[in-house]
Amino acid sequence: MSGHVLALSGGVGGAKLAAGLAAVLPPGQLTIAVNTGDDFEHLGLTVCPDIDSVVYALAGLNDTVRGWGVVDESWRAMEMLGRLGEAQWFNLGDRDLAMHVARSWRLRAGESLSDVTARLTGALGIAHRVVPMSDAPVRTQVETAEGWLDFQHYFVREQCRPVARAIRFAGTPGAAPSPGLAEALARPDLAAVVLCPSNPFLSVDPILAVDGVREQLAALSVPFVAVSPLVGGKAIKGPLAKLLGELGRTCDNRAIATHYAGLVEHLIIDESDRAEAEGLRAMGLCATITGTVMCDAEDRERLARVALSAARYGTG
Ligand code: FO1
Repeated sequence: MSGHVLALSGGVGGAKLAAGLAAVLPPGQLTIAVNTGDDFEHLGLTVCPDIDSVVYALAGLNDTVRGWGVVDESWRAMEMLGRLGEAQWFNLGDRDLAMHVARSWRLRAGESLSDVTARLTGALGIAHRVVPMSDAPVRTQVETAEGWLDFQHYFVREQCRPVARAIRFAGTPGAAPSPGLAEALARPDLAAVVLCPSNPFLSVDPILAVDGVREQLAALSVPFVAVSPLVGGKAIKGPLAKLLGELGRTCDNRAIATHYAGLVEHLIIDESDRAEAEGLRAMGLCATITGTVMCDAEDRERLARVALSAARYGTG
């Protein structure tokens, strides 16, 4: 079977599976639509962490130990910014900084985020389509006892310590899907949608909040497969487990499945959560059990093949 695959991705974990999909699918058969709710303006630059995580992973430039940013990074610009009395809470590596400079001036010159992303991915030799979820600014915000915090203030500056009461996506409704996402959703040869293992509340919900996206996804008649971000009842990285508790949910795959009800028909869960499969099947879902921890390229490609096969998509 062939056809087009639409992958929806957040940052770190999602980017790994996105890279796996790019390794097993030809460029013309994959669109990776990326969350931009984490984007923000910092020191006059537009930083798009999830797009960059996907771009660096596809270009083989990602720092796999730190989880974000560029490998072989240096921090001279940060040191100098510190001496100049500028903010130090958000770390911009020297190589990463070049990405934000290249993006920011082009945006300021009038290019759309889609155009800039295509330009930068092309320059890094990425042949697959990596598109923002929207060209309009959408900003994820988390309500805490201190009021509404912008996402990076909550995530990096406050290290996710404040208790989250609610999450909203400023700019929605009113943010149209990017041309690349709109085109992928409307393709007559769309054969599968793959939801990468990203945080449902912080990384996937912003994509679903883009005008019409949830409704269009729900109306598709193609397989919709999600890889759970939970492993052994915990998130590998990030605040998902803490958030699930704070938002009154259980920290298990049932909560993930319930969150995606009406969209996802097949959930891929980790071997360590094997005992949950029966409950998921009782909810009417298909469940595949496999190792979902991606440590290297082999893991990423294997999981990508499992996801595509769950979507009844043959890769030969
Ligand atoms: N995450 C951190 O925990 N600390 C940082 O200083 C930091 C800097 C940073 C710079 C560029 C970039 O693209 C990402 C960066 N991240 C940092 C990661 C990022 O904030 C989050 O991982 C994502 O937004 C969540 O997907």
